[in-house]
Amino acid sequence: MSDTQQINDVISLERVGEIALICIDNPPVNASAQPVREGLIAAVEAANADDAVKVLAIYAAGRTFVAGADIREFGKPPLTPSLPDTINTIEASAKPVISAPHGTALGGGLEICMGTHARVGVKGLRVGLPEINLGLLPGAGGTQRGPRLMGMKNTLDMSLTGKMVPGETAADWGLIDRIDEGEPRDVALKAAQDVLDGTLKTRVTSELPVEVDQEALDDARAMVAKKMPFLASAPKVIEAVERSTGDVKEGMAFERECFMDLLQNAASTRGMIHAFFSERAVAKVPEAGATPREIKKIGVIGGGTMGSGIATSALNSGLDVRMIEISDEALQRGISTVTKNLEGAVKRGKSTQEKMEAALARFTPTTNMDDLGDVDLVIEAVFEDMDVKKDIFTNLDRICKEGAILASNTSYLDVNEIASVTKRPEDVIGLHFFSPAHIMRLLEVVVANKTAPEVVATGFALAKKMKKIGVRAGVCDGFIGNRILAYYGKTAGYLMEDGASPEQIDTALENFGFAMGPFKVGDLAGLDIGWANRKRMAPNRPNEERYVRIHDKICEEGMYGRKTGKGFYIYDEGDIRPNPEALKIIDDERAAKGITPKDFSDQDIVDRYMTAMISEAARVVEEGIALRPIDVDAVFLFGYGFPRFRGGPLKYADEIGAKEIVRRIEEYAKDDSYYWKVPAILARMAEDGTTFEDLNKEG
Ligand code: T1G
Repeated sequence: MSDTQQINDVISLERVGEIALICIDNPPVNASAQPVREGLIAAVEAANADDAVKVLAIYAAGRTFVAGADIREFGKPPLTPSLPDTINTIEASAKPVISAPHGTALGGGLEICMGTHARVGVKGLRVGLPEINLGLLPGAGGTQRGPRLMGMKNTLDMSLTGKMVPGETAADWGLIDRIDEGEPRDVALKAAQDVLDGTLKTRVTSELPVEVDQEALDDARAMVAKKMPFLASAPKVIEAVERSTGDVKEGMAFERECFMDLLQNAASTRGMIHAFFSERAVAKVPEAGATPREIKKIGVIGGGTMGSGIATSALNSGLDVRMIEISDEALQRGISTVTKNLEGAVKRGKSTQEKMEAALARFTPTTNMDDLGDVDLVIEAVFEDMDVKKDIFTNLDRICKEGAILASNTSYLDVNEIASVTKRPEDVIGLHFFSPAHIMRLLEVVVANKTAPEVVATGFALAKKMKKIGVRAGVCDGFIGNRILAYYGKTAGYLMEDGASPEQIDTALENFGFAMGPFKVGDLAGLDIGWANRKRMAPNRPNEERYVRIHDKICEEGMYGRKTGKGFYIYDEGDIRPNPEALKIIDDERAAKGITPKDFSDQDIVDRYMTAMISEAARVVEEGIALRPIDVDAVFLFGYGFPRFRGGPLKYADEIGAKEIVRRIEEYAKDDSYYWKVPAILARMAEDGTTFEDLNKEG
């Protein structure tokens, strides 16, 4: 016999004999929002007050148990009851309380489970403490109860990597008691029955002892110092876990104090939370309501680095791929690159031999473009030359079936012009991948004037299928990322010519958080690529624009970077050091222009570099090339190695404020009024106090 009481909209209490089943139903991921917390307390109190009830069991409806605190509550005044108080109420229950987590029990969700007296996972369960990915630490007892259930080392690993582990692994550690098959409600009922039968032992987590694991603590501190120097939360995780050997109430209080301080005061936390939401916000585009076309079979034209990377990514996502090259020799190179990419993933443990073989079985390399007659979508990834692309799209228009989507992977050329040679401009779109295309998550979905809404929606559906982050971009030279890069990249050249060395500039920006400074990036990509681009742009370069010839002079000496063993740096069997020949070219160029080298501080370098990036990013938003500031942030976070803890260039701009950015531009403009101009949007924001976050909310 059972009867169900609706405690509130998201919590129900069902009595089945001597068992009280508490169900959480707060879609989409059962985030522990305020109603969940309040309802859980009410349900636990009601079950304790009911003499007929001997044991309580908490489970969730929908696709997952609680996936964490409700991140949407962050940055707002805290709502009571807090999650720690909710969990402490559960743990203090006079009657045993078990939990039956399923799906992804993460963060606060896993902490709820830790506060129950036993945990039976549903098969397929994954658990984690991903708060570090939000610039936080577990803030509802995870650093105190975790060591009591799974030891300090596992708690530290889980909290510092933010990675999920299978329920079975958690069971091996003692965090989960066992894994059962079945629906969450049935697993919860069975587990509760086992408590009554005495076959499932319960215990109060906070009363369990903690063993000090000094080696784990020391290893964690060394790893954090080396790999996570920018995250304020990482040392706090370690300190909180270290304190778990003391009085549990003091440990909980310390953890909560750190959590609230990070949430309210740490820029790195604000940046990480923004980055989390940016990944999801960019999917909200005007065309989201259109129905995507079904994509099962695609063509990729070009087996070079990009074409092979795109083909690899498409194969990994389960698609059939026809790769076209102009000759058997070129095709063989493409096949070899795709095969190496797939083998690399197996070696790195990111894939399996079976998956690789299945992917290769769906791979059809050919030199005959007529083989594209039945594909659903084609991605052209050939040389960045408009005439070559027009020729290809003219042929595709003739060969491809009606309704097939014709996409270009161009990184800056005009997609409207490409579409103009076809009879189906509504089916033409830009799909700009980032190298290496089978690894980088960003995909700029470039919408031309006549691109149909369902073609845009298909571009986003393809991005999701390929596990990429699609960002909508309008048509201009370089779309979002490369246009902004082309602008702020000049600042690095100006700083170098004016007195800073490439190494100082790289180091200053790496200390800011970039994985690699611009001169190292240039050497890595190949200085000849930028050289070719500058030659292409030379006829249109305005005379007023200050032009730095240093990069060209280095290329003229055949020094293209890593691929030639030297560029700005010398690459000598793992040893990387500044290239004296490059430094001499810099000195000669300064002398030729009569420049007396200035002393720049690292902060000057960061300020100029970031102010340039922000100002061009603001113009990209103002012109509608990007839908919102957060779209620009996503482009730089997922395509350009922008430090995640800073949230993206325009999130970082909000940390500085529009007034200060305008002041800097006006100061810099005294030396170069052509390059340094205040974008109208920034002037307005400086005037009226709005932020880019305000514009995100409007967008
Ligand atoms: N809070 C609020 N909304 C969330 C959310 C959360 N924690 N997690 C996901 N969503 C929304 C998301 O924005 C999207 O909404 C929808 O759910 C589907 O998400 C005290 C403080 C669970 C693995 O960090 O990793 O607990 O855009 O598209 O790909 O110690 O969501 O559709 O409107 O990502 O299937 C810790 C974050 C929080 C987990 C599912 N937990 N979420 O992935 O779906 S901090 C996390 C995820 C914490 C405590 C601390 C993933 C997922 P919309 P989705 P998915």
